[in-house]
Amino acid sequence: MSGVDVNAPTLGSFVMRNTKDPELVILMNAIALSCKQIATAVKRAGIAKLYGLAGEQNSTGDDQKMLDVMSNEIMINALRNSGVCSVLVSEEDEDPIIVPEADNGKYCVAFDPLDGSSNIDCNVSVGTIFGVYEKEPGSKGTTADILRAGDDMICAGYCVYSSAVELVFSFKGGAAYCFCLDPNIGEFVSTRLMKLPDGGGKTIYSCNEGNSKHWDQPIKDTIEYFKTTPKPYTARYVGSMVADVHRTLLYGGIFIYPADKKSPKGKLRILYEGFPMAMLIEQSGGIASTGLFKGKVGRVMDVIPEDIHDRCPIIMGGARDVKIVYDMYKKAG
Ligand code: AFP
Ligand code: FBP
Repeated sequence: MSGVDVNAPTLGSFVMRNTKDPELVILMNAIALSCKQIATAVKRAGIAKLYGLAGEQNSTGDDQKMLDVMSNEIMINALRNSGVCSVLVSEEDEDPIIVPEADNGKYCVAFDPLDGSSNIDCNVSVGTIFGVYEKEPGSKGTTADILRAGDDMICAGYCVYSSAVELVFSFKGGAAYCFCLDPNIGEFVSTRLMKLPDGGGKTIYSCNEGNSKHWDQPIKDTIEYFKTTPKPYTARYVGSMVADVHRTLLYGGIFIYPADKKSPKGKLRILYEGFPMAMLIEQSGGIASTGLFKGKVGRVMDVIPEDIHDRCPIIMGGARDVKIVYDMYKKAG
């Protein structure tokens, strides 16, 4: 076939080649299958009358959309039926799902089935985010297996539903790779290495500036710097973390969802937003910081979540730009 790299690995063969672990291949097949089903639902949402609210609120008090509910059911079914999972944490469910012992396996997965749902009804990019842990040795599978630092994750990724469907995935300590869903064969095929551009790439800042009056002074000063430096930065904010981080990984720049006076922990959830994205940013050569949080400026990956839906501030991107935030904190003392 012309224009097709017949040697490009699929997601499944990539995982097998790198780990020789059939259970991880099964897990990633379940996640990939969910992403394909969600992609189809997103694409047909208007036709299938899936726009709009489901009439419920999720674990964090957001209104659930019909597509949120459907995407959640897709992921839970795929992961539970995979036979390799013990604990599932979803943004959409208040409590963790503990898989009965007869059907369980070694993995614990935290996921946001459809992140950016406020963008669904106007057909703007949304995504799925996931982070994977292995059960502690001897554990039957409890919440404690997943309430751990980001550095304990064995792999993480996201899938962005946009003009193309792309799944970005990384093992702990490895590089992040992008797999594009080839609609002709229904497989995620490896297309590119995700690496933040050398030198920081495009000068882009991405944040919800509508919250700026609540920010602390160093964050206000950072954004002011981006806007008033001799070559001012460009503002880009989709409001879907998956899309904003995907652009940051490919073009460079910085994505910020800081703590503020209204929300001292920020808005983004640690287990299924902060950690997976922090892992991918770090493994692509960038920095993922909390900014000033709990008395220090530290890594997102070092945070220990207090509960499964806990939040933390997020400042992530290339070193050139995150270091500007650090400098502003230093200046403020
Ligand atoms: P929803 O899934 O409720 O739309 O939230 C998406 C999200 O958690 C994340 O994807 C965005 O970066 C962030 O919210 C946008 O939040 P603001 O609307 O406060 O800018
Ligand atoms: P490109 O096709 O060159 O990206 O331009 C897009 C565009 O004309 C509009 O789609 C968009 O609203 C605007 O530029 C963004 O402009 P700016 O970069 O100044 O924010």
